[in-house]
Amino acid sequence: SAFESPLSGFKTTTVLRDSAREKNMFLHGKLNDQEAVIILEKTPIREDTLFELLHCSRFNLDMSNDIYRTYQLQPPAHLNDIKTTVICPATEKHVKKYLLQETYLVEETGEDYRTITLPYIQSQSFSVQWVYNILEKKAEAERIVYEDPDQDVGFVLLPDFKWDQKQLDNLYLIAIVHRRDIKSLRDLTDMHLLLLSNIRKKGEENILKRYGLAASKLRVYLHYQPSYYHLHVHFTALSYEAPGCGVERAHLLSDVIQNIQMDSQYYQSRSLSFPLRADDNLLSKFKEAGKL
Ligand code: M7G
Repeated sequence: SAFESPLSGFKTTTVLRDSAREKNMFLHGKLNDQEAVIILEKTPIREDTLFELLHCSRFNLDMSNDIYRTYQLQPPAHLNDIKTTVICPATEKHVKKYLLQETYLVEETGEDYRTITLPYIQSQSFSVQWVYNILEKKAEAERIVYEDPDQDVGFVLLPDFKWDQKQLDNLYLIAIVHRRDIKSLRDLTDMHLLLLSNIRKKGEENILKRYGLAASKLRVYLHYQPSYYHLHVHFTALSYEAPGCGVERAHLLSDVIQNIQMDSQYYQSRSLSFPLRADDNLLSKFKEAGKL
């Protein structure tokens, strides 16, 4: 029936990570005999639903003492959503990605990139099929916020799957470039300046148009290392501490553009630091090369 749970066949093997503060839980298990990762996340309380929340919920008094009272509140079902992400079939790399692990900072020279990292990502990296599906309108087509179809400087802007689009506090979009030959920040030169400034300008314009959020309220950046080696740019609300937006992984698009303007080979020649998890095979490669 339409009401059958799509996850009734799921059997948990391990809790990869959970956080009372972030109110989420990452599970690894089997979904109908295939490896699966499931992410459960309580969603923020929204201002536009406050009236309903306070008027239509059931209140159970926990305790009362002087001027202090605490309640357990049972909201109407539609205000009680849990955002759920299912990855199935999941690879070992997905499982590792979400397992809480110690991290180590690696400083990669341009030479390290060419001799250690590049051969590694060419043999190992995550499939980017989901990216091609977006570019070819085979998935998420109805979620596209803006597209510049130019095959050289164009891109698709759409909500990141981490964002449920219910409130602007945690706004999160990604711009995915049409070109398929740019793996990451390391590939960027002055040949890509038009592409990068196009993403910045039209991305910001269209976020303002659609969501009313000005460029001065946005953090626009690339990750190095990314999880997926097809160039994309993150647009998040400045007020939101998105996972991975810290100095050790995020590179502001405006800095990237200026660095390349000053030196076309900036991202081929300079050292870049990034965190790697203890169980990341790239970390082993750096160790084997005596770099750690
Ligand atoms: P990243 O910097 O390569 O890796 O960014 P990260 O996930 O370690 O940050 C990829 C971005 O794409 C992330 O923000 C993901 O949440 C997002 N993303 C990943 N997948 C598989 C999808 C997807 O299928 N759809 C959408 N809309 N976003 C995705």
